[in-house]
This record gives sequence, structure tokens and C-alpha cells, in this order.
Amino acid sequence: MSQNEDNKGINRRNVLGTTAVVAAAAGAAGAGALTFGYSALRPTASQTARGAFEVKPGELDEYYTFFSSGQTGEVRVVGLPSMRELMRIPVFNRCSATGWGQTNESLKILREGMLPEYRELMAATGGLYLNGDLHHPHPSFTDGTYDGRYLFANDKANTRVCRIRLDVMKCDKIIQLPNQHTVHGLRIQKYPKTGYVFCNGEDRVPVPNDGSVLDDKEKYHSIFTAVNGETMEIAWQVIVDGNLDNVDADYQGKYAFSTCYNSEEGVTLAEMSMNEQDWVVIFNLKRIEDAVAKGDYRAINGVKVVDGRKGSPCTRYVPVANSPHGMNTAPDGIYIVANGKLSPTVTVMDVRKFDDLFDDKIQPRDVVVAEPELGLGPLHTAFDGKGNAYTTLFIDSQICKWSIQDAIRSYRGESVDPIRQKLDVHYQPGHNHTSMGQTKEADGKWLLSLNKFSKDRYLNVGPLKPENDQLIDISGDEMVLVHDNPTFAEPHDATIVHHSKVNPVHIWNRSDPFFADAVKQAAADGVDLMADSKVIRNGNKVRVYMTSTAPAFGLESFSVKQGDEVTVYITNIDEVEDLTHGFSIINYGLNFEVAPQATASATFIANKPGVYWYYCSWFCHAMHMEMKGRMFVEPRPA
Ligand code: CUK
Ligand code: CUA
Repeated sequence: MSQNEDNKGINRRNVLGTTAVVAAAAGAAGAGALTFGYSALRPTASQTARGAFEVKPGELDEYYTFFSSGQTGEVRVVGLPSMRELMRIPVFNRCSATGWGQTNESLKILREGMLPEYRELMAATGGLYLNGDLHHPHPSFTDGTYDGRYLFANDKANTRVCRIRLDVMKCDKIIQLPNQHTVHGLRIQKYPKTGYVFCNGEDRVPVPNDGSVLDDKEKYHSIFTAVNGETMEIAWQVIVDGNLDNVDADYQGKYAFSTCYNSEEGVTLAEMSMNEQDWVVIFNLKRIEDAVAKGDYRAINGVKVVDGRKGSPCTRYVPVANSPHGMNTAPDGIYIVANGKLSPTVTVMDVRKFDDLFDDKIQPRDVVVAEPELGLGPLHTAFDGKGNAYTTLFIDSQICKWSIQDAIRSYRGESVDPIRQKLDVHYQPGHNHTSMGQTKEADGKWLLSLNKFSKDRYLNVGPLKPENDQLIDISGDEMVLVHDNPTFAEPHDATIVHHSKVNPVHIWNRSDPFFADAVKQAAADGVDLMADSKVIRNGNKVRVYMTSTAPAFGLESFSVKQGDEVTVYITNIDEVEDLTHGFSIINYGLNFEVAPQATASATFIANKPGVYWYYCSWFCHAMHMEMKGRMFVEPRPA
């Protein structure tokens, strides 16, 4: 018996119902249908035909999916429905292929993305973090749907927020949030457009956290931050009661709301899960902006911090069952769902009631319109835009499909069962996602289940196993599992974006700000990056400018002196799509990518004398192996 089966303690009726439905759909009636063997649940050809998930060689996917990678620290771009990985965008990690974390262009973003005190802390690694934990990637919005400009994501490990430009699929900005300790939940203002990026501070710490307070948890605070997505500056912060977990925003541009666990404000597992109830905190954006405008805030570490603890006009606290996790807004712009985690229920709220709540015309629980019991461990909910919700059940290893309207009827006392279907997934799902389901343009075609455990689903690769991301066709009345996809650590979250929303460039524009510093330096040195290859010496600082065009660098060799600080600027003057060059110096630990029409640079100290070949590391031409040259490092005079 697998753990998946062991976990199905409750809801036997629904489990049996689901199995029968799936088995019938698969035409696999008989003994298999009544056992819980997974062979009966594996899709057959006839089952998968409906979803037409196969993308044939040469065909393009209909959707971009932006996957987080958790503790790997990057964003992955995956085609859907094929589930083919198309690209990786390094952000909080280092990348040997692209030189992220090594080029001056990326180092500037990474260094500026750290508060000065943490740059000091990380002196041993050059003032840089080498890790990150990227959970929640979300694209920018205009009028309730994706506008293709940016993707934002959090770093839970080091309290950072990044922005990725979707035109070039590169990170262009990172900031580290002061006062807050970790950023976990991250979502985007949907209307009228992405002004704010909402960032949940999960852990409570003393503010300021300078050692003057240690084990006195009464003096700890949790902080909610709004970052301006256009400028990547912090707009304001709000102090709240309890821990913040996940966050979402409405479609009206008025509210953000966060699930909160640890309303007990404890510091141990036992303390944190003591109470029967926690809450959802609702943030009134207008009132917070007014408080900031009126000077009703404390400036802490250069940030305007508004007091949003209980009793504040800026927030309301809606009690929900113990330790809610996911927070999801339905595409109808009306219903929001807080997922129970330790409770088998999800709590549905109606955002149209929030104005009255803030005007004290109703009580916090009056905004709740449904609380269906779905199964064990509800973590996240996705929507199809047709009135159905899909909730991951972590402990049951299932997706539960349910009707929002029937859940509301049932809450009012009518005898209806909101549950439409339960589908086994493999195993222990966290987030799930529908195509365009986090916008008002939800199209109800695909559902992704991001499962934390793959166990027996793949060839054994040793004790560390991949995650298992499963593709489910939701276009018909029944959910049908169509594809398993293994992923390396560890997608928590993904966003499925119709391809028409994203329009990346094919080659770089020479005026791109990404390498503007290099262009400026070249101009100061009188160098035309597109034509000149030369060495400029300024004391012990040496700048080596080189073009690259298949299959040759602009310099076949260059000389520097031992101890020089050398900056190499490579400009790819090829104007051909996909003709990327690389630049690596052997034994000097250097490699980076130079895509068509880009300039990339890196700086190092030439401390070791000798002959060092540099070579093109991205296969570019039949003569790619010959695309190389020599760096001569002259020994320091004795
Ligand atoms: S969290 Cu990971 S499963 Cu960080 Cu969005 Cu819910
Ligand atoms: Cu240029 Cu390989």
C-alpha cells in the first residue's frame, strides 16, 4: 500500500466515487476499479485524446508557464500543454551557463538588491547571497489580466523581491525588504494595473532586529509590504498581528488579503497551532495610503510603517479555522478563498461585503458566504472561470473540484453537495493552477497540480527524488489526468499565461538598459563596441573590449600584467536570431553568455601569470571549437 492510500482516512464515499468515475472513463471496469491500484488510474490513449495535450515536433505550445523553483532560486519557463522546459531564468542563484552572479550586469542587480548590513554579513562570498528560495512568480497586470511586461517573485530565504523583464526574460531588479523577516506570499495588484506588489512577512521578529531584543516574543512583529512594481521601491509597510502566509488581491484595486497562521504569536510548533482559529487579514489600500499621506506612520529604517494591528482602521481580521494557507481570488472578482490546511474546509468570502465591513456595518464573519468541507489538508485553490473551484488536498493526495454557488447554497442550509469530483494526484499536492485562472480571462482548459512527492512515479534516482507536476484536462465535465512531469527542486507555484500575452524580443536592442553601463564606459574610452576590439589601460585597471562574430573574437590575444584588475567586455555583433556566443577563460573560473546584439562584461584580478586560452562556450558555428584566443598574463617584475 502506498502512502497515498494510507492517507485516505476520511471521505471514503468520495474516494470510491472518484475511482469509479475515472475507471469508467478509462474503460477499465472490473477488479481494478474497486481496488486503489494506480494502474487503474493511469490514463489510456482514449482518455488523453480529448485533451489533445500532445504538441507535435515543430508545433508550439499555447501557453507559457512560469514555474518557481523554490530553493533552486530560479524561474523556469515551461510550455503548456507539452510541459517542455523552454528556458531557465536565474535570479537568486548563480548560473554557470549564463554567468548570472558573475557578469558585471548581473552582479550590479544582485549587489544593489541587498541591504548594506547584509552585504557586510556576506563579506566572505563577495557581499552576495549564493542562495535563494523563490516561491511565487506572478506577472504584472493591466485591467485584471496579464500585460506581458514583468514577472515578480519572492525570495523566502533572504527577504528579497525580484522583477523579471518578460521582453528579454532577464531579472532587472532585486530589492531586500527591511524590517520584515522573510517574504513568503507574493501577489500583484490586478486593477487598474500593477502598481503594488504585495509581500507577506511570515516570521515575527523584533523591529529593529539589532540584538537589543532577543527571546522576548511579545516584542516581535510581522510586517506586510507594498512594493511599487514600476520603481521597485517600497511604498509602505503595515505591522500586523500574527504571521502572514499567502496573499492575493481583488479585481477592484481596493483590497489585498492575507492568510495568517500563528495568531497565537508563539515561537514553537505547539504554541503556533494551539488556537482553534486564526484569521485572514484584509488590507484597505485607500486607508493605508491616506494614513501615509497624513503622516500617520512611523519611519523605521527609511520605510513608512503603518500600524495595522487589531483595532486599526486600515485592516480587518476575519476569523477562519486554524492555520489557513493559500489565498485565491476567483476570476469573477467576487469570491476569495482561504484554504484551511489544518482544517478540512475552505472559507469563501465575498469582496462586495468588504466596504461594509470597514464601515463597521457588519461583523468580520459576515463576509463569509461559504465554508465547504472538502477533505484533508486543503492548501491552494484554482478556478476555471465557469463557477468551479479546484482545491489541492495535501494529505488526501487529491484535487477536489467543487461548485462555488453550491457551496454558498449549502452554507445557507440547502441540502446540496458542492463537491463535483475528486481526482487522485501523485502525491501530496501543494499549489495548483488553471490556464489564465488567476486573471479575469480564466479559460477552464488546463489544471496543473504541483505535487511535492513523486515516490514511485519515475525511475529511481536515489534518495533525493524529483517533484511531480501533473497536467490535468479540465475542459470537460470530469478532470482527466494526462501527463506526469518530473521537476527538480522545487516548484511551489506557477502561472499559466496565454502565449498571446507575452512577446519577447528575438535579439537585443543596442539601447537596452541591461548593458547601459558597458556602453557608457566604452563611450568614455572612445570605443565603438560594435566595431572596435582593443585594450585600454588606466593604471592597473585594464579594459579589454572585444567583438564576437561567428566564429571569431575581435582579439586573437591580449596582454595584461599580473595583479591587474581586468574587465572584459564582449559584444556579440551577430544580428542572427539564436546565435549566442559565450566567453570563458580557462582556469580563471569565468564564463558568461553573450546573446545576439548584447554586450556582457566581467571583472577579475589577473593574479596568476601565464598563457590562458579564452574560448567561446556556446556552440555557434562549424568553427566554434576554433573560436578562441590567448590571454597573456605577464609576471610581476621580481
Ligand atoms: S507555498 Cu509552497 S505549497 Cu510557499 Cu505558495 Cu503553498
Ligand atoms: Cu561563438 Cu561558439
